[in-house]
Amino acid sequence: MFHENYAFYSSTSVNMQKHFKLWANKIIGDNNFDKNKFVIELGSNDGIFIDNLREQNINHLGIEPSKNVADVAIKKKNKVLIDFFSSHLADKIVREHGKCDYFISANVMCHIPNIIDIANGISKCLNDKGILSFEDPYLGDVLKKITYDQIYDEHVFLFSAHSVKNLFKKVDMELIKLEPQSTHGGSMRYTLAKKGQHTVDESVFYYLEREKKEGVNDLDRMFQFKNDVENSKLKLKKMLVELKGKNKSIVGYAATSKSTTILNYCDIGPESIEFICDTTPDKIGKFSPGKHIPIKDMKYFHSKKPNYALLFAWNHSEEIFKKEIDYSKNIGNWIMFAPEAKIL
Ligand code: JHZ
Ligand code: SAH
Repeated sequence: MFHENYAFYSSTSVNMQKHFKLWANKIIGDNNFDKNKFVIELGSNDGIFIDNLREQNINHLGIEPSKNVADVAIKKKNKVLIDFFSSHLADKIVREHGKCDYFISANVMCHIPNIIDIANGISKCLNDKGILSFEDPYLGDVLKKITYDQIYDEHVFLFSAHSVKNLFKKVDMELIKLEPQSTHGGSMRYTLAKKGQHTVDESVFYYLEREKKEGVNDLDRMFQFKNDVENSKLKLKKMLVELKGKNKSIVGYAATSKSTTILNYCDIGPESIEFICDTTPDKIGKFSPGKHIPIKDMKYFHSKKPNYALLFAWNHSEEIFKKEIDYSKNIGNWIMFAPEAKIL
């Protein structure tokens, strides 16, 4: 899955670039930053986060197994180790670079099946006062917003505060702060440290309690989610059938990983969605997994002037609506599918 032809380049989204800059500045600013401090980032992709450290001469190391995206980061003079992180690799990193002060990761932990080995590796890399801070799509948001498209092959886990707490307890680490994020449609930033080394922020108690109240860890809540997802699917299918019945042209906007779940689970193929447009050169000329809908570039989308665009990158709606103002005003309509199908 993660190799020299990995098709996701983090820096495609301008808003995500801003998000990572803010995060880096928060770490650097909050702590009167000593430039000799060492920051490791897991899954650094094309350098969207470590760019900010390199620009300020901060000692960093990205760990990124997908060579094509890692090469983009290396070309910008970021320090990157092209490999899969593991507890075994952690020994090598500590031998060669020493222990780190910060271990950062975004949208990566949820991709790694052998997660206890990863937690162990992180614990080995951190010095005694070291901080782990990572963010991933949050189960609480997925349940509430019925964004079931977060469940796809690359995403092995969908974390909650409870699951993260229990996981890291196994390596003697504890949650010290929880901060919800709007990225990827609702994420949580989990900050952890070795047990007893830092004060536990009250956000930890707040979100753990809220998860209990909202049933985030209850089986009954999962069955309700199942029903919500099934209803959401029926509404989307009905809408597409009605629009096709009126001879409307419908396309997909952004060939996201998430769209694979929508298309296959809802059984939507080229008979409804003529093509999907996307900005990633590596994806153009290929087909969507399973349903084989052609992927086209943005020029093609603008030349075809479709009546409806089903927004698969709904999490980037703000920046997409900004650049597609002409489409929205003069050409067509957007279809959103979560929590249920609706035409904007
Ligand atoms: P986006 C990927 O998921 C894969 P995806 C991965 N598994 C993950 O967890 C998250 O990212 C972090 C296109 N696009 O960010 C480019 C446009 O066409 O929602 C990409 O193909 N126009 C690691 O794929 C895709 O969307 C635009 O204006 O669900 C990225 O979609 C923008 C902003 C994106 O992630
Ligand atoms: N942090 C970036 C990239 C997320 S994409 C962002 O938020 O946009 C997920 C990345 O994790 C991919 O680049 C993939 O190659 C990397 N990855 C997958 N398994 C990994 C592992 N075991 N160790 C380190 N990186 C890994």
